[in-house]
Amino acid sequence: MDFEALKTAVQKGRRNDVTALVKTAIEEKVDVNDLLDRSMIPAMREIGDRFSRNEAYVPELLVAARAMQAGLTLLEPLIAESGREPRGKIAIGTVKGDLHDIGKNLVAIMLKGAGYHVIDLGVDCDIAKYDEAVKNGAQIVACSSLLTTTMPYMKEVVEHFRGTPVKVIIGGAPITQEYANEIGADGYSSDANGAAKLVDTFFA
Ligand code: B12
Repeated sequence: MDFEALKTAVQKGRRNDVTALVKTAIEEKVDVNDLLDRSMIPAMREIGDRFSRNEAYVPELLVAARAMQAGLTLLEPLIAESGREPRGKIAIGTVKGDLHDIGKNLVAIMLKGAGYHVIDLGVDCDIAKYDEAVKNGAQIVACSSLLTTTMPYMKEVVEHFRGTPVKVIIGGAPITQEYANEIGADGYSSDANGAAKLVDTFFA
């Protein structure tokens, strides 16, 4: 199995190549953990790091994410069979009143790429939706907001989970570390790769 070829195909967003390489790997009974840990997860980490350094841009991250997703979809049944334990369960959703989901989707894919079980709640999420996910085992609630008018809802979410073991992390274009501190959120990151690194700190 050529792990480098698969890694490059993910990074370049060559979805058909990723599909073909993963299918071959499955036929050759390559260990799913090797595929993820030696090739696909590092591929997403590296492109994420480049994105954080402004050396890669949203379209590149999106095509890489799509290629990664194509590979993960093929691997999903094997991951379940292999008994590979997800590193933790994260619920992610764009907050109530807000329909922007491109950034949220990128964060979700980076978290999946980093080995987490992600419950994607979609857009326009009220507290009841986050609550439901927590009842289903989510340890972290990740809120996204792109509108200054929907930012304050994050404060309500933070207050709702205060005093519980659930961590609430926030992000989105108008959000800053200062705002996260002000409303008492457990964490903030300005980009999708940073979001995965932030979540890692809770499971270290
Ligand atoms: C695309 C877009 C839309 C699309 C959304 C499509 C979709 N499926 O998402 C459409 C056309 C539907 C849309 C609609 C509207 N939009 Co709009 N939209 C944008 C635009 C151009 C890009 C947003 C985007 O996708 N950025 C790219 C992603 C990758 O970046 P990101 O979301 O910031 O995410 C990154 C980080 O923030 C972080 N992150 C994101 N979420 C999270 C979560 C966590 C937990 C963490 C840790 C990190 C994190 O990681 C991501 C990846 O690095 C912005 C302008 C801009 N430059 O931001 C306006 C913008 C956000 N929209 C705006 C407005 C006003 C609207 C509308 C109200 C317009 C209207 N009058 O109808 C509606 C609102 C609809 C609604 N109720 O939500 C304004 C908001 C202004 C404000 N002060 O609030 C903006 C800033 C444009 C502007 N300059 O006026 N919009």
